[in-house]
Amino acid sequence: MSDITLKPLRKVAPKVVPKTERPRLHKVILINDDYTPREFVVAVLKAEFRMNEETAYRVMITAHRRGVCVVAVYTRDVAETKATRATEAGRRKGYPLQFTTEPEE
Ligand code: TYC
Repeated sequence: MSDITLKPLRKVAPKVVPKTERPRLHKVILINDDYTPREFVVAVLKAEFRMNEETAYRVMITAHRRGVCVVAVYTRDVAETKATRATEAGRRKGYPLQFTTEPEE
Protein backbone atom coordinates (compact mmCIF):
# COMPACT_ATOMS: atom_id res chain seq x y z
CA MET A 1 0.00 0.00 0.00
CA SER A 2 1.36 3.41 -0.84
CA ASP A 3 1.42 6.11 1.83
CA ILE A 4 1.34 9.10 -0.52
CA THR A 5 -0.98 11.68 0.93
CA LEU A 6 -2.76 13.86 -1.55
CA LYS A 7 -3.64 17.44 -0.90
CA PRO A 8 -7.38 17.93 -0.89
CA LEU A 9 -8.68 19.41 -4.13
CA ARG A 10 -8.93 23.17 -3.98
CA LYS A 11 -12.36 24.44 -4.99
CA VAL A 12 -12.09 26.82 -7.92
CA ALA A 13 -14.49 29.71 -8.15
CA PRO A 14 -16.84 29.29 -11.09
CA LYS A 15 -15.87 31.37 -14.13
CA VAL A 16 -17.65 34.68 -14.19
CA VAL A 17 -19.39 35.07 -17.51
CA PRO A 18 -19.44 38.79 -18.32
CA LYS A 19 -22.77 40.02 -19.61
CA THR A 20 -22.27 42.24 -22.60
CA GLU A 21 -25.23 44.48 -23.18
CA ARG A 22 -25.84 46.18 -26.47
CA PRO A 23 -25.26 49.94 -26.29
CA ARG A 24 -28.47 51.96 -26.24
CA LEU A 25 -29.22 53.52 -29.61
CA HIS A 26 -29.96 57.20 -30.10
CA LYS A 27 -32.25 58.79 -32.66
CA VAL A 28 -31.19 61.74 -34.77
CA ILE A 29 -34.21 64.01 -35.21
CA LEU A 30 -34.69 66.66 -37.88
CA ILE A 31 -36.69 69.73 -36.77
CA ASN A 32 -38.68 71.89 -39.16
CA ASP A 33 -38.20 75.64 -39.44
CA ASP A 34 -39.62 78.33 -41.74
CA TYR A 35 -36.37 79.52 -43.30
CA THR A 36 -34.06 76.73 -44.42
CA PRO A 37 -34.64 75.96 -48.12
CA ARG A 38 -36.00 72.46 -48.81
CA GLU A 39 -33.21 71.69 -51.28
CA PHE A 40 -30.61 72.56 -48.68
CA VAL A 41 -32.17 70.19 -46.11
CA VAL A 42 -32.17 67.44 -48.74
CA ALA A 43 -28.50 68.14 -49.58
CA VAL A 44 -27.48 67.92 -45.89
CA LEU A 45 -29.38 64.65 -45.41
CA LYS A 46 -27.64 63.18 -48.47
CA ALA A 47 -24.19 64.34 -47.40
CA GLU A 48 -24.26 63.58 -43.68
CA PHE A 49 -26.60 60.59 -43.54
CA ARG A 50 -25.70 58.99 -46.88
CA MET A 51 -29.28 59.08 -48.12
CA ASN A 52 -30.32 58.97 -51.73
CA GLU A 53 -32.42 61.82 -53.18
CA GLU A 54 -35.73 60.02 -52.71
CA THR A 55 -35.17 59.07 -49.06
CA ALA A 56 -33.74 62.50 -48.21
CA TYR A 57 -36.75 64.22 -49.81
CA ARG A 58 -39.17 61.96 -47.91
CA VAL A 59 -37.48 62.73 -44.55
CA MET A 60 -37.37 66.48 -45.31
CA ILE A 61 -41.03 66.65 -46.34
CA THR A 62 -42.09 64.63 -43.27
CA ALA A 63 -40.34 67.13 -40.96
CA HIS A 64 -41.82 70.00 -43.00
CA ARG A 65 -45.37 68.64 -42.59
CA ARG A 66 -45.25 67.17 -39.09
CA GLY A 67 -42.63 69.36 -37.39
CA VAL A 68 -40.07 66.61 -36.78
CA CYS A 69 -38.81 63.42 -38.41
CA VAL A 70 -36.51 60.66 -37.18
CA VAL A 71 -33.55 60.58 -39.57
CA ALA A 72 -31.69 57.48 -38.33
CA VAL A 73 -30.49 55.66 -35.20
CA TYR A 74 -26.86 55.22 -34.12
CA THR A 75 -24.80 54.69 -30.98
CA ARG A 76 -24.76 57.87 -28.87
CA ASP A 77 -21.40 59.22 -30.06
CA VAL A 78 -22.18 58.77 -33.74
CA ALA A 79 -25.68 60.25 -33.36
CA GLU A 80 -24.35 63.33 -31.55
CA THR A 81 -21.50 63.88 -34.00
CA LYS A 82 -23.78 63.62 -37.03
CA ALA A 83 -26.44 65.88 -35.50
CA THR A 84 -23.81 68.51 -34.64
CA ARG A 85 -22.18 68.38 -38.08
CA ALA A 86 -25.53 68.63 -39.87
CA THR A 87 -26.66 71.54 -37.68
CA GLU A 88 -23.34 73.32 -38.30
CA ALA A 89 -23.71 72.89 -42.06
CA GLY A 90 -26.90 74.97 -41.82
CA ARG A 91 -25.38 77.53 -39.46
CA ARG A 92 -22.47 78.11 -41.87
CA LYS A 93 -25.06 79.22 -44.46
CA GLY A 94 -26.96 81.31 -41.91
CA TYR A 95 -29.90 78.86 -41.66
CA PRO A 96 -31.58 77.86 -38.37
CA LEU A 97 -31.67 74.18 -39.40
CA GLN A 98 -31.57 71.92 -36.33
CA PHE A 99 -30.87 68.27 -35.68
CA THR A 100 -31.18 66.87 -32.16
CA THR A 101 -30.68 63.44 -30.58
CA GLU A 102 -32.64 61.40 -28.07
CA PRO A 103 -32.19 57.91 -26.64
CA GLU A 104 -34.44 55.18 -27.99
CA GLU A 105 -36.86 53.67 -25.48
N1 TYC B 1 -40.00 74.38 -43.87
C1 TYC B 1 -38.89 74.70 -44.76
C2 TYC B 1 -39.39 75.52 -45.92
O1 TYC B 1 -40.58 75.55 -46.17
C3 TYC B 1 -38.19 73.44 -45.28
C4 TYC B 1 -37.67 72.59 -44.16
C5 TYC B 1 -38.04 71.26 -44.07
C6 TYC B 1 -36.83 73.14 -43.20
C7 TYC B 1 -37.57 70.47 -43.02
C8 TYC B 1 -36.35 72.36 -42.16
O2 TYC B 1 -36.29 70.26 -41.07
C9 TYC B 1 -36.74 71.03 -42.07
N2 TYC B 1 -38.49 76.15 -46.65
